[in-house]
Amino acid sequence: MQLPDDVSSPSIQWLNENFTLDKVDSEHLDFGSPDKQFEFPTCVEPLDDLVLNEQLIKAVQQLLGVDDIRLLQADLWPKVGVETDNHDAQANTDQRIHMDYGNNTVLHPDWYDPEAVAAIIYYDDSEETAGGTAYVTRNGDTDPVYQTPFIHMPGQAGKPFFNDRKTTEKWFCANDPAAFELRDKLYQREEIVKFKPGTILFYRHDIWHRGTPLLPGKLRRVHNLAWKRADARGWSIWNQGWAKQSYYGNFEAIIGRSTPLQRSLLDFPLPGDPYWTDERLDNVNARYSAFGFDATPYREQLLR
Ligand SMILES: O=C(O)CCC(=O)C(=O)O
Ligand SMILES: [Fe+2]
Repeated sequence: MQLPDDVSSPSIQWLNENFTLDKVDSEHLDFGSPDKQFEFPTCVEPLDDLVLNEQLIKAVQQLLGVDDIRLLQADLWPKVGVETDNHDAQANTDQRIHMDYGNNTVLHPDWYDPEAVAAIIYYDDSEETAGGTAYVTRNGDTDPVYQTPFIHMPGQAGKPFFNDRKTTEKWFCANDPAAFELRDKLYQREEIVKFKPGTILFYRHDIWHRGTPLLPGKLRRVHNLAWKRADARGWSIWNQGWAKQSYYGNFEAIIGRSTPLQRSLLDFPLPGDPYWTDERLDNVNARYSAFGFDATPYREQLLR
């Protein structure tokens, strides 16, 4: 989908002024922002406010069929096209086809009870950069490439972990021919996302997908986001804890300027939640009122 302009343009503008090819460390070729620089909370207002945007929250509530959701991941990172094919086992250039659940939950996803949603927001134009995410749609319950358990990928059920496609398929060819055949079908069926600045791909942690090579010298900036149902079990928060970024005012200002719904993404209980008592509200208010926090909506719905 295309995000509404008013949602994406402050971030696009900030990135085009502050995070361009000359600012990117060309040695940093892996997933994730260098030194966790763009993990939420980043202290860059347009980026942090996009992560907590209410229209985005509503889309995720709709996808998960519940109102109470939590943020699992928000990281903005650059990918730069390289001249030569880099096929180091852990190279991120031409990724192996995979699902994302393996390093996000300690359990195994259940197709008919999705508990989490992932998304990629693209800030560049695939006509200029190439490098669209490849994905394989699921054709109903009998689709042979979507039969559980989902363990036919590196790092699962004792298989070694590689990121690079060539290294991975060489290993499967030699060690697990049945999985090699299945994976070969996946590559044949993959479709590639086309993106403009502000395109968002919503996907599941049990969808086959992978990153594909960019044109040499081109920069693609993306935001990886993920959310879960508040009651979902087994999921890890990818970022370093939000509270851990406190003490310097930037995180506190996010709490201050956000709405109750936005705060709830960070496990800050909503107005009306049985968590709240007069005393708890007084104490939390004392902590955040200097940052613009308004306790009124919480106070009005105190359960007595
Ligand atoms: O870079 C992309 O387009 C996808 C990346 C991805 O799937 C991953 O790193 O898990
Ligand atoms: Fe992935």
